[in-house]
Amino acid sequence: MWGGVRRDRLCIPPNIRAFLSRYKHSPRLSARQLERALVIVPTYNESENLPRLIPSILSRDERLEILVVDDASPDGTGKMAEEIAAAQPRVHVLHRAGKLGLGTAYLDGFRWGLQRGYDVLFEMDADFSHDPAHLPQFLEAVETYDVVLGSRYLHGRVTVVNWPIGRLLLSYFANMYAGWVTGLPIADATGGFKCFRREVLAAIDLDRVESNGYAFQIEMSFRAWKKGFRLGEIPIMFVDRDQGESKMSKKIVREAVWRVWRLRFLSVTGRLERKAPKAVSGG
Ligand SMILES: Nc1nc2c(ncn2[C@@H]2O[C@H](COP(=O)(O)OP(=O)(O)OP(=O)(O)O)[C@@H](O)[C@H]2O)c(=O)[nH]1
Ligand SMILES: [Mg+2]
Repeated sequence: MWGGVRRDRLCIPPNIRAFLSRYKHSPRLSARQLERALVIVPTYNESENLPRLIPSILSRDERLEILVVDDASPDGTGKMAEEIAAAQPRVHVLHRAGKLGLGTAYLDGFRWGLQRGYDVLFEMDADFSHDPAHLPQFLEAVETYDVVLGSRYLHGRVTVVNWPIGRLLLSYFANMYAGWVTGLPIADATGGFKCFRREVLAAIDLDRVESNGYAFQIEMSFRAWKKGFRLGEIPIMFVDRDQGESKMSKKIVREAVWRVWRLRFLSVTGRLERKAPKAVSGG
């Protein structure tokens, strides 16, 4: 009767469905459902930070485990992570062949964690910019929200310590720009301390995520929001990296500038979610 097309797809236009789904209720996640949480920590030359960071994370909650995603760091971070993991079953390591970027490190970490059934997956930097003391607040907030974002600019307050003024202004205005272009209703779209319920990552087609630098953070939140998941922000104190070298580059900033327009374009043309074409079976 309906010619093979699902009835609900005919009744509600996709834009109205997307609008309504924004307000769908996120059922509360009980403590029993949140049994295992994975903190994904991408590393590139973080040997000065990792041995201090790991015990600090693990001490915050017994449900927390860690996945270090190391890109063959020349300073031996991967080997160090391996040694820690050998003695601590709550620590895991994923090695990649070379420096492939932050975004793909997280995507590989998400896939690893989803396959192993973690209930909640975190993104967290290795350089102590993200204070492990905030982890319990995230665990509490994710009982209510599908995605929890650690925010440096919540309620008009800037909670960033030790950044040069130029970097702070860049980040602050980049956030305003990202919000203006994408419509994302959050104060800090480029922050990288965040936490997803597994359902969110399972619903996003990770193979379609294109960004790799700062834009990766915007893209993940944008895709989750467009799927109708609820985003919640908690204030965090962000401290400039303690030890080691920055990987920040002009290329990363340039990517973010044009990528937000691409996200908007994909969204308004309905291509954000479009299925990849089916492979044609040849003879
Ligand atoms: N696996 C992997 N990790 C990376 C890569 N680039 C950066 N990281 C890690 O991602 C996290 C964030 O990178 P940072 O260099 O701190 O970037 P940032 O916070 O924007 O800049 P700074 O704090 O100034 O260094 C850190 O834990 C890095 O070690 C990469 O290509 N691969
Ligand atoms: Mg950093």
